[in-house]
Amino acid sequence: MTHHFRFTGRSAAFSLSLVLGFAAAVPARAVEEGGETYREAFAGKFLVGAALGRAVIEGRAPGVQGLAARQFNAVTAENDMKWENLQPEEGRFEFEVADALVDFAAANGMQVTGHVLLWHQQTPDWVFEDEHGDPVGREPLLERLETHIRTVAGRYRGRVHGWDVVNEALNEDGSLRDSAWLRILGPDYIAQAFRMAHEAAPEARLIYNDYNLYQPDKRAGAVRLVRELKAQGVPIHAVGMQAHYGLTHPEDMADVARSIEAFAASGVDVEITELDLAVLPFPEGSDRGADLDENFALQEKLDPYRAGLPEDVAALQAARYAELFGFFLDHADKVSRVTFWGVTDAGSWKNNWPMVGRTDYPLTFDRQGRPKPAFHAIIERVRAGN
Ligand code: 9MR
Repeated sequence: MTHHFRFTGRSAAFSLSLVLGFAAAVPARAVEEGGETYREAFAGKFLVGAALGRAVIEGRAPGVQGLAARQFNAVTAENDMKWENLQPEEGRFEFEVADALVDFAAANGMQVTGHVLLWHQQTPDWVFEDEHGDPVGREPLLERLETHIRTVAGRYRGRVHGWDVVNEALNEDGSLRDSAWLRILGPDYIAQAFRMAHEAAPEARLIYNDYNLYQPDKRAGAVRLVRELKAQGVPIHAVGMQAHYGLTHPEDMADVARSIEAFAASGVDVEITELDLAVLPFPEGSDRGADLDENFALQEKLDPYRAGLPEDVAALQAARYAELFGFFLDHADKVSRVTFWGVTDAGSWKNNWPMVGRTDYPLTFDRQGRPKPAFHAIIERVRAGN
């Protein structure tokens, strides 16, 4: 195999670190094997992005910022644009880390997706309580939502290109999830949030985001939701399919393509917003989606690859990733972005969900930032054409 070494700023930093003697702190290769990058390989098809955790945004994950900037042309804050981080107390907004992400993206020519304006998780209790700790009324809650969305989406107008406006509002059967938002505001809360976001950032793409949307019942629920919103003239531009998948689910991978088609037919684009492909088994009773309330005790037999990812498992994962990208490429007229939920296996949330302390390998760069067989399989798939 030929290795094309390009002399990028990153290589210069690498040589400098050798001179200064802290090369060990830079585990990622100077340039990925063969010089291949997602951003170049998928140019003209769709954006390819990654979620960045706080350690990456703050430059505390050696080599990962450089790797992300070379490989991706879209970013999402993994946690730092959630309500609990942006407005932990009423009226006290903290934008430092979110600002750093937006600056990093601008410096590297990346599009930003804001995640997330309204969610039932990671929202501080004060949002739903009055001064006595009782449930707040409809009007004050709408006001709080409006203030939050206006302040956050307004601040990043023109710099955050799309927003996950509402996240995970559906149950697995496609009905609306019981949440404080639904209980206090009624089913209209989704339309309200989209209207507020559009008002604050009229150019931004507005996304409804959820997990397990490949499942037929949940797909049908999302289609109903999109159609209702559009019938009311609510500005919604895309459905975000999170895509937290594994080696055995989706059982029928074609369900992913069916969902892409169903959402496109209801008049919106599709963005793959949180892609990863776990190799570890799921415990009995897990819905295998991304329900953060699931938490199982650590079992050693469900953590089989502590010493490393076996080649045959890496190959299986690569084949599934290639199959998925095949669907995305077949639907490139409907899919505008594919974002991985993290950059390297070391930083993935899957190491701690639905069980804390496992060693999973769900992404396409390994713990040292080196491309895995999955990376090569995906690049091969796009190079092979449609
Ligand atoms: O990856 C995120 C993890 O670091 C956080 O602890 C968790 C709670 O805020 O959220 C994870 O990201 C979730 C995303 O915000 C929404 N979809 C499911 C993702 C994985 O749980």
